[in-house]
Amino acid sequence: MAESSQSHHNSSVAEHEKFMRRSLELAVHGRGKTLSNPMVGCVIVWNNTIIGEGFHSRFGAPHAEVEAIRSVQNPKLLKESRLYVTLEPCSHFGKTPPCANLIIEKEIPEAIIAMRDPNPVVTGNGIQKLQEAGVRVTVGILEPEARNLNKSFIHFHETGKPYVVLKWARTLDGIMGRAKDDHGSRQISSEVSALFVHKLRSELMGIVVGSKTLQLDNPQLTNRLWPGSDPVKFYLGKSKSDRDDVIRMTSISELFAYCQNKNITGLLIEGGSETLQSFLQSGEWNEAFEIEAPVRWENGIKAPEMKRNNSEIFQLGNDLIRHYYN
Ligand code: AOF
Ligand code: ZN
Repeated sequence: MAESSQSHHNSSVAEHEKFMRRSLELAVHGRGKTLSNPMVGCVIVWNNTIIGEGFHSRFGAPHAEVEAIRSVQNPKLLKESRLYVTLEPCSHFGKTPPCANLIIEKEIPEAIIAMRDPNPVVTGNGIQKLQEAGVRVTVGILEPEARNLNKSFIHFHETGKPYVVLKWARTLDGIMGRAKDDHGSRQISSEVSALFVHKLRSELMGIVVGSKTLQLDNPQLTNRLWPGSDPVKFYLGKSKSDRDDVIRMTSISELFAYCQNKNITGLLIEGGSETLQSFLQSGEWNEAFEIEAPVRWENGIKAPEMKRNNSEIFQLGNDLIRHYYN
């Protein structure tokens, strides 16, 4: 149930959910573009009708509330409107002035918020600021959906660690790579799966491979098949590389400390086998995608064996993808 600071509001939870759902949809338009910021959507409702919509479109751009308020044709109506937003309005002077101040300034009497901002510079302060100015505040409408939208952002601020997603491809017989002296094709998964992987790369700020993979495959590690900016590239290992676009990290803890320092909220770990095993064994992972292609290689480097049940399977092209949560 949603908690409300006052009990006399006359909108039902179902109505709140309808407008919050639209706000969540708007937020999705920022996917892959807002990092290290969250995706946020906002609608302004007057007389049960949406009169303004906005979302945070990219890192450094105006916040969702600013866009939604700006889009209202008749600003006089703001004084009689409700504002729905998927994240607590900010209270800090960042790249933009605080959204809470703008709401107060425009005399919007009611704000419905899906979840508190986990960012320590904001958390609770935005809500408090609104309440102190007499804005009626409701928190917790579609909170699970809102949390699901910004998993890395939330995990990063709640734990101080990046959200870690593992990904590898395997053959039917459990092989993930060729031996060093085997010059056969290295590509296991299909072109369609490559699109999926590039989408993942656009949604996580950093990408990690092992030093052997970097040397043997010389991967580009970009998301050229999907919109959004390229991830920050890392490799794990002690050996040197002549690639100056890939940052060397000697351990997971060094990598995590770097991420915390640079606001890198999520990492995609793409292998090879030793790198994936080190994350699996340390337990320092959140999700995994195992792409299985309908081919047999008979010998080569063995793929990690997952010792738990997948949450779902889906197909892409000829491949089957298993999705795991830690
Ligand atoms: C909001 N609405 O649409 C977003 C918020 O550097 P800045 O000024 O862009 O601030 C970034 C922080 O503001 C971000 O880490 C998160 O706490 C919050 N994001 N807040 O009121 C928005 N994107
Ligand atoms: Zn803001």
